[in-house]
Amino acid sequence: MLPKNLQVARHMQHGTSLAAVHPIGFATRFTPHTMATTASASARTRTAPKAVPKSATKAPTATTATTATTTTMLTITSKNYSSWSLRGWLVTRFSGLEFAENVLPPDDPSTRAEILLLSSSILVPCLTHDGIKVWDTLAIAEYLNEVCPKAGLLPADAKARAHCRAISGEMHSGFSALRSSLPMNLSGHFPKFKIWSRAQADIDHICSIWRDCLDTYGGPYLFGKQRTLADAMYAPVCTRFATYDVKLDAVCADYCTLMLNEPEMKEWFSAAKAEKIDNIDELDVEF
Ligand SMILES: N[C@@H](CCC(=O)N[C@@H](CS)C(=O)NCC(=O)O)C(=O)O
Repeated sequence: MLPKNLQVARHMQHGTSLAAVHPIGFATRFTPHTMATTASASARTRTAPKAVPKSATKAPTATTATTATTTTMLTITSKNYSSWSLRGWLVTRFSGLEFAENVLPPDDPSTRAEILLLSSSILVPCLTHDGIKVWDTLAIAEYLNEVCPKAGLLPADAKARAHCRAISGEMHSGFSALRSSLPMNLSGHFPKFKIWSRAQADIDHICSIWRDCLDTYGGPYLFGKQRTLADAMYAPVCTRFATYDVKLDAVCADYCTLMLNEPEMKEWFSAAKAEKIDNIDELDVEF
């Protein structure tokens, strides 16, 4: 059960006002926040908690507030740092399902206790819908595809659908060098960042996946005119390419620019900017 005083924001398919949008991209970026502490990095390790004392299970603080009347809830964590939260949130938005958002502060001990109630992996995102709990981004996407078949989260054509699942799976389980050495950090900008050769190999492979998709399905999204799971899976890569000024060919740069300017992405950036969280210079885990 989620705490009674949980504050949530409800989302409709076409989102909220973009008036306060903070753009990120190859032309405009976040103003970096003041660098503060690195102490919270160790709190992000994935070791399972031994036991969370009852005293530590205080209610989490969510970042936005309206009513909690909806039966659909997506639990996520930092919008600035959590790439999996972004993927899960985007795919839920793409599904068109109305949902409440439960943003847990990553450094609060009660966060783990609450996530454990929702997700046996103790990881977010996790979705609850009509009493059904589902966690892990790909499982959430497959579930949403069943619940909202008309949303087109997966392409209609069987061959394209298999392709979409394959490249989404690659993002889910691969590219560890890129994910660990260029962590998502929307408030950061590191123009002369030295890219490790293995991370560069991941970047090159991602770019070849994108070029192949854009060429095969005609763009502007990876599987044609409609956004799919694959675009949600690679969206945090677009933000990383902007944060670390990764050099891209024109086709891939255009795809990044398109994704970074999607209304949902701008909405996310705006919320990330407003987030009150200690900045971390160096992340010791992929987050
Ligand atoms: N395979 C998972 C990965 C989820 C994941 O790593 N989530 C991170 C946030 S980006 C998390 O919950 N970290 C919590 C922690 O490490 O304590 C998925 O696809 O959802």
